[in-house]
Amino acid sequence: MATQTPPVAIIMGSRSDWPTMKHAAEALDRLGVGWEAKVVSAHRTPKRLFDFATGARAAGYKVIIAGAGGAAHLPGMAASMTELPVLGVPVESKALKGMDSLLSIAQMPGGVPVATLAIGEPGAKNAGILAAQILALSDEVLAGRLAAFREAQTEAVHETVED
Ligand code: RP5
Repeated sequence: MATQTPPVAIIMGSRSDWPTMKHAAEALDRLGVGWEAKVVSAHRTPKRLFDFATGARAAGYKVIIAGAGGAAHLPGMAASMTELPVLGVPVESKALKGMDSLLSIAQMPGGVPVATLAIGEPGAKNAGILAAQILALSDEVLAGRLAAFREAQTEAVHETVED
């Protein structure tokens, strides 16, 4: 039986990025959005990146979440080869705590946008939520789940500092 392509592709430069990027997957799971994760390195597997990015739209993906650390070319290179929205997650690097990743991903030249999230886990989580928000533009049921998620999040914030 042919398996259907999920709407979100989560790509990352290394398996070592997964502890961060899994937070995008968890956010998507919570919102009932399908995803697929792949290791695709701009530096170590450039042909895999070319094949993935040039074929992503035809494969049926709608949004790409791309996480990388250090000289993080992956989101920008992916964005250069597809018109799908690319959400970039700067993975925290050892040497520079992810500042290198953030600047590499955010400072795209005009014409090839990458929507850049925060460094690390919060960025990955928000990339998952943002991908769902993009998909919800044409999916009322998902829009309802997002509204419920926001409401629950708001209700969980108590005004008092003690129980
Ligand atoms: C980048 O280099 C990856 O995205 C990762 O964040 C970083 C380190 O990769 P490993 O040396 O752990 O494979 O390409």
